[in-house]
Amino acid sequence: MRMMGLALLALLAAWASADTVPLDAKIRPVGGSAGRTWHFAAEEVKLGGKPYRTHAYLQNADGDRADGWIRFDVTDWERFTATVGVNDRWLDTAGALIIEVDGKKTAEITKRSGEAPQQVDLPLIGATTLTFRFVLAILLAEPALARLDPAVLQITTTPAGATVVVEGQPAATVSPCTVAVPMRGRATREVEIRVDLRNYSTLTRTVAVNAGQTIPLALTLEAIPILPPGTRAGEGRTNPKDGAALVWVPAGDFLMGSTANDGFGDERPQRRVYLDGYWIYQYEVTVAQYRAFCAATGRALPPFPITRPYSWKGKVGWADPALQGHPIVMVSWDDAAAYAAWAGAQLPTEAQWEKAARGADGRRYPWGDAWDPAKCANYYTARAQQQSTWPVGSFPAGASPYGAHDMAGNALEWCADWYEPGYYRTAPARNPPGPATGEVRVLRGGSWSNNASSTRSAFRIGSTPSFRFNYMGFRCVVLPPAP
Ligand SMILES: [Ca+2]
Repeated sequence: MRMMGLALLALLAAWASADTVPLDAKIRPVGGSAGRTWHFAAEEVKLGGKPYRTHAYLQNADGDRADGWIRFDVTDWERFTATVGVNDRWLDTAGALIIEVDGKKTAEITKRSGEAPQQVDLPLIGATTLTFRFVLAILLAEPALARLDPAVLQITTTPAGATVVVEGQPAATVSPCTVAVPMRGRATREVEIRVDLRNYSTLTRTVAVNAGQTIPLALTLEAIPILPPGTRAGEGRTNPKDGAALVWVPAGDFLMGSTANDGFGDERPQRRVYLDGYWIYQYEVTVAQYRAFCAATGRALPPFPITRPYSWKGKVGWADPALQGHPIVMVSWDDAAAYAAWAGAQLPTEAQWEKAARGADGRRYPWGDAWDPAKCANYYTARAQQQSTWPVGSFPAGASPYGAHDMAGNALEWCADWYEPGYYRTAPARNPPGPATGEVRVLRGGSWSNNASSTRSAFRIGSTPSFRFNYMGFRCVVLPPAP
């Protein structure tokens, strides 16, 4: 018995730095036998001269020890230890305890009168449940769970004042800042960090962290060159960050939406909407541009299209030279927004997208009112020419009044706005910002897999922001300094 006690002390000493707590109410039970309750008493008893604390067992409605099972949520805990079979008051009682980790039996202890208690030591990293199955009410003494210590990030930003976002949650705007990162049941994992500051490129980092580790990070942001406003419609510039060609859409009114006899209900009524001037990408963001973004930020490339019609057929992946000038697809809204932030740009609002596509005069397509399958990458042209996406700019005759290409067809394009069917009835007439909240994001312009109606400049569709498919891409806008 003394030896057991020493072994237990040695075991506890080994984890002295871990956050160890008794298995009490802090650990959440998530299931158990009906009519049985988990009893945990911080009582002290002596056995063989050694004091034991924290007896634990199941009891029935009468308060007696009882058979049954109980399950705990042990996400983010490192290990479970206990001395099993210590029995101070029921020396004649035989019993058993089966312990399961994630439903799999990992220990079975049978206690008969007079036998020595047994030590249990179970690693729990990566596990989510711990289940005890009691037969004839065996006791647990000194049960304890060691928590997986969080990793600690010590982040310094240059310049100071940036917003540090850790795993999508704003964590701090002071520099230096300290952020504890829960380990989510793993000893090592990757954490995504984003740093945002106005007039600076968004910086993202993926950092591998270990439980209990302190990691200093010094992050320096890159200033975005401010583009001045353009002076005439369709004037060209280049975004210095990603080399993308830009065209100028001057301030002024345009006709947004569809008239009563055209399109779908969510496009009506047609209204006169004023927008400040902006630069818009002349083309959809290409595979080459998106790969450069991923290389610079550590962001994962989107999955390559699983079904490979036409353009992707026989290609080895996104690095295939033949695909570099095609629009990137298979990107989620979050991917598109992250690219835009990195590029010192943003996704277009629905209004910005629509004006860039159709100009001021309310035409149905970028080139005019009449459908012409030869002027865009669409279902009909795709079938005829065995293409899915085309290299961007393959249909110059279909360019918009501002010189933006592929606003009809090729890749369907994510916009900044939440999709709301009734928004055109209620939106402000000046710089409509999109609904404040929503569940799906707007996509515009149709794609290579769509027909005439879906490539109309007023056609609206929405999708879950996390969704990605082989016809979904995007382009960005760059705003000059506020007038
Ligand atoms: Ca397009």
